[in-house]
Amino acid sequence: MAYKETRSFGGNGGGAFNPVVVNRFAVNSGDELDAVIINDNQYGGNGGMRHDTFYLQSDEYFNYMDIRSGDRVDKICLRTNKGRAYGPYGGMGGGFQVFENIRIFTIGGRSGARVDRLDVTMIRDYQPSSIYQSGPSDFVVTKVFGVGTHKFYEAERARTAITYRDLCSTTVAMNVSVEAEFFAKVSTSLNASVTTQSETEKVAESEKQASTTSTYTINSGEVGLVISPADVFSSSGKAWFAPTGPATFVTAKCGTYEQIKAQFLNKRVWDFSRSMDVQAPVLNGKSINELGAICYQFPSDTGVIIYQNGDYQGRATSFGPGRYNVDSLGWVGNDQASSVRVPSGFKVTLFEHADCSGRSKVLTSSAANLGNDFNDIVSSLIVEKI
Ligand SMILES: [Ca+2]
Ligand SMILES: [Ca+2]
Repeated sequence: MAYKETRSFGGNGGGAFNPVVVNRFAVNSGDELDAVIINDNQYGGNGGMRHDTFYLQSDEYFNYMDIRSGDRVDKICLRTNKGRAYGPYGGMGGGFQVFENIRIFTIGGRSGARVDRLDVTMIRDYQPSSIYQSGPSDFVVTKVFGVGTHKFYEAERARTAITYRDLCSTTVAMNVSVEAEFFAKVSTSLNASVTTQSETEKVAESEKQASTTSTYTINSGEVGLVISPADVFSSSGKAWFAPTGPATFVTAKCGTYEQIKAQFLNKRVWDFSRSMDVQAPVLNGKSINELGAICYQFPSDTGVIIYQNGDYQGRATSFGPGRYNVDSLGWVGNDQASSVRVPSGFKVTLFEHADCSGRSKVLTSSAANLGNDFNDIVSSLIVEKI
């Protein structure tokens, strides 16, 4: 079973520096370690020889360390899960210790003119998560809003930080291996050293302060969802999520599965909030239980989908073959359509006026933008199979 421990190497001289998640690492060394340079901050003096900076990739971590230390740190050698090595650098003084099958979580310590001590927090017997799904079709819902007006943070960094904050407590409680992986992702993605839930909250709070806001109104019969593209990982048979882009706020209609499906066409939606089906009871029983998580697999559609906004955004309604007058446009509504998804084998004729009259436009493939001539005028339509 993996466990987390902090081991200290060296003595009590010098002043303390705080433990951080390591993204970049370098040392100055001679017979001892003169300095460590962690994420470009130097701790120690200017003696010895400066070795090249080691840049960890986003999915790379130190999984091996050997170290010599006495009153100070004499020597260090690190290796990563990608088989790359840094060092050995330093001399042959002090006692020797070696650590394998670890994941280094943070490094802090004490320093003056030299490196007096390194405090290394590591996951022993580390068990890496496996990637369950990585791609454009997986999304995680972190929050569900009911009727009312809600605040939305516009800055991408704020939205990403908020998503990490919302995922944090549940995710890091899973096990110490996931905890280390999660905080490494938070740190990389927000370019800050974040190693605890309260630090995650602090970063989210300061990003919120720095962001402009707008408001979204959820009307009766609708539900608001905060949704992020995400990688899905599994650890000991349980799912966890890491956002791969900023969250967006989407509105879905609670009452009909067809309209929720139109909103999430061809996506797999993991309901971390665990309340989508409370707000939209039509989803009851439609989730699949994979990895102990609630997951909705929304199929590719077998009809034409009309969207309120360009680029297949906003309210959506799906239409099978048939003739639809102005009172059948559903959630999108009259004079609103701005983009249309047309699956192969379908044809749609859009009309300017009710009763399939006025100017018309025929589409046999999707249009991300209906263009100046047809934006926000559609009042009726005919869907046919071809
Ligand atoms: Ca529109
Ligand atoms: Ca019209």
